[in-house]
Amino acid sequence: MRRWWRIWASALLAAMAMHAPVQAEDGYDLWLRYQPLPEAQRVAVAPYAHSVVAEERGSDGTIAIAAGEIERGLAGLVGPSDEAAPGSGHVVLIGTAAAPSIAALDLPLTTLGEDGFVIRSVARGGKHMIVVAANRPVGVLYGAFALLRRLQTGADVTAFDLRETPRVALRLLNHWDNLDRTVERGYAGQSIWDWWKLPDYADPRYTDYARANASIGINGAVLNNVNARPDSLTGPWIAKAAKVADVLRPYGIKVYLSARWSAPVELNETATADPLDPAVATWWKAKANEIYRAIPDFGGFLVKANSEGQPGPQDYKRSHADGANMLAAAVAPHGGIVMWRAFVYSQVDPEDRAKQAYSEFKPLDGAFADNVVLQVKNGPIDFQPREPFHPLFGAMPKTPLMIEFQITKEYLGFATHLAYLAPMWEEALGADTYAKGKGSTVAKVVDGSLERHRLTGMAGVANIGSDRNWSGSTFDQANWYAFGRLAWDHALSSEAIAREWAAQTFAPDPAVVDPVVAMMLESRQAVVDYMTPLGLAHLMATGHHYGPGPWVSDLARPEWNPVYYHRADREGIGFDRTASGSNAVAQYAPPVARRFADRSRVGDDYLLWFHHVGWDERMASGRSLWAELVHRYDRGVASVADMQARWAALEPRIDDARFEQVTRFLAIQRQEATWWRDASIAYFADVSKRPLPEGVRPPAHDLDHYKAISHPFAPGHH
Ligand code: GCV
Repeated sequence: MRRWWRIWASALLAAMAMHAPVQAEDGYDLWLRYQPLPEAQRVAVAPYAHSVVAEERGSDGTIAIAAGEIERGLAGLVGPSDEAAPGSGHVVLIGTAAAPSIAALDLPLTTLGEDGFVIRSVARGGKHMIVVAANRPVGVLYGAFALLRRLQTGADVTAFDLRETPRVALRLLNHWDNLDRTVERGYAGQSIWDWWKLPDYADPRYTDYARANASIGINGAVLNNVNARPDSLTGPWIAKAAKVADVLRPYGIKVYLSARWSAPVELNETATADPLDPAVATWWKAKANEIYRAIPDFGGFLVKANSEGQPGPQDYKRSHADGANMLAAAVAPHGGIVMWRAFVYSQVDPEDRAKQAYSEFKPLDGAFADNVVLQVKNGPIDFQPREPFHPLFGAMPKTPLMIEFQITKEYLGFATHLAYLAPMWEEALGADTYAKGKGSTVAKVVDGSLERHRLTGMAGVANIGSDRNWSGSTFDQANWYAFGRLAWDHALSSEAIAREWAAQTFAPDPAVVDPVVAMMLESRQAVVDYMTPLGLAHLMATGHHYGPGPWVSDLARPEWNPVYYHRADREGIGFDRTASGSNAVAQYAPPVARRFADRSRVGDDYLLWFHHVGWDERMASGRSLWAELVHRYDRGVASVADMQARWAALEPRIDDARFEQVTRFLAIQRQEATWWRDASIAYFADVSKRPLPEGVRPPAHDLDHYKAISHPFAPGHH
């Protein structure tokens, strides 16, 4: 019945759209769908739809894109209608102060910086104007997208008085894309970069990619994997990157490259990669010059050095600062930067892995060149479903620190599990480092306001691939969106971002937005509960990190084994990081260290991250730790069931294709959450020798069954 109704409705809509073919909703349009607004608002917006004035349109490509976007957006939001008669005295006026009509309005542009914009409703001389103005064309483009976003989320066209500037300067995607188009930790198909056909052919998708990124304020892309190959620095590959840069440039997006430390040696052009060897410095200078000849606005290098087998300056007994500064000198004359990753741990260092980055980098505070920024993951281990904030935040006042989030869900169920990540990022950004007393949040370290740093940024490991829906699933698009929005303004709440996204991606209807947002907001905690509750971490199966493997104990390096992280035995579970254990707590400022070290104040979320707790100890809930752990696993599975129920009720309001896919993916998530729960309970029951709490469903199989499961071809692992 429903299907017949839909066919009829589709036919009607097609007729209304003047015989345009009906498009299936395959997710390609992301949050830029520009569907007709609710009637009252549609009528208010319609008069503006045919009169976008952009005096710089002919002279500036970015302004032309902004004007075109507003026209395209308004046409969609208004739909076919009569109200939009040209000359009705309603105008959208956009531009920089170089445009005479903008200059005449005398708007307060001086404090907007390079990327900010104003949007104003102005009634003057019988005209009703919506004005979008900025200092640079890219600001106008950001303003154009902000205008369209606001219109889709209920803004009053006559009352715009908006001023926005981004909180950090570098808002970057990091692609872990390999040159053969595989993507490390990628779950959305192949790499979007079709290197083989570049530079002669640039897929039109690159333009759509640029547009989507500009719509959320992203202004840089590191094109290749941090586990880099030297080839990407050779002439042919520079030409390919230059072609991509040409496409991204009008959208305000700069290209960056990951650099392999040993590239000059591997390319047989130097005898060593010692950063203090003049021949090495000369090679990098020449390489930088070559890149800048091809890409005049090249952003700079991202470097993973002396980490997980990657080469680095320590191979020559030089420090990370020696390495970073040598590269920084090569790009400095061109205005480039070096983003040096702090994600390091060593196979020969027996120290708690969570402590190693701090131990290595903290002593280097103040030793880095001005155009170096350290890129630090949000937590001290590796993008787990929940980690405390990284202790380097607040600990290196003389060094700019950008934060690295992982948008792709390596440890949170790949593309099929619904996990909206903004609450996790909000948690990290809102954490108080106490570096300069109360209120010294990670966000203030990252946006430079705590120590007045100018070089500020956020990086997100991209979840974008060749899949038609870009990110592998509809809800994973929300993570790309949320990353951009938070990088633009970390004060936005994860709920507000979810609301914007849901309204644009599905419909601006509370009957859709409310349940979708409720699902999104419960989703990340659900994953924490069924995978790594109560501060547990890194219990995923080996290598690909798909599914549970808490029993794994036979890998070469201790910190690759889940048993290293949970330390469960007959008596209890958890990693003692207090003074009686690894004392990782001491890497935090004293008030934070005291709280984390105090069993009664640390809270359930980080309990087993910092403490080894007896199975029978009482929790705040009144349950024993063992009973609480089991309760959390059950709660996680129950949350997925809850999301399924909410989604099922949305069937009449969501298009068929996306509805069906989300339904199927939630079913997979339910099945896998149950697998996680059962396997984990079977294992920990075996280790603890505790019986299941009363009334709890026993795992469907015995432990050996779960241990025998293997997935040799899981995606994202190469
Ligand atoms: C790019 C984790 C991932 C690796 C990744 C690494 C990193 O260890 O599993 O695939 O490598 O982080 O961030 O460098």
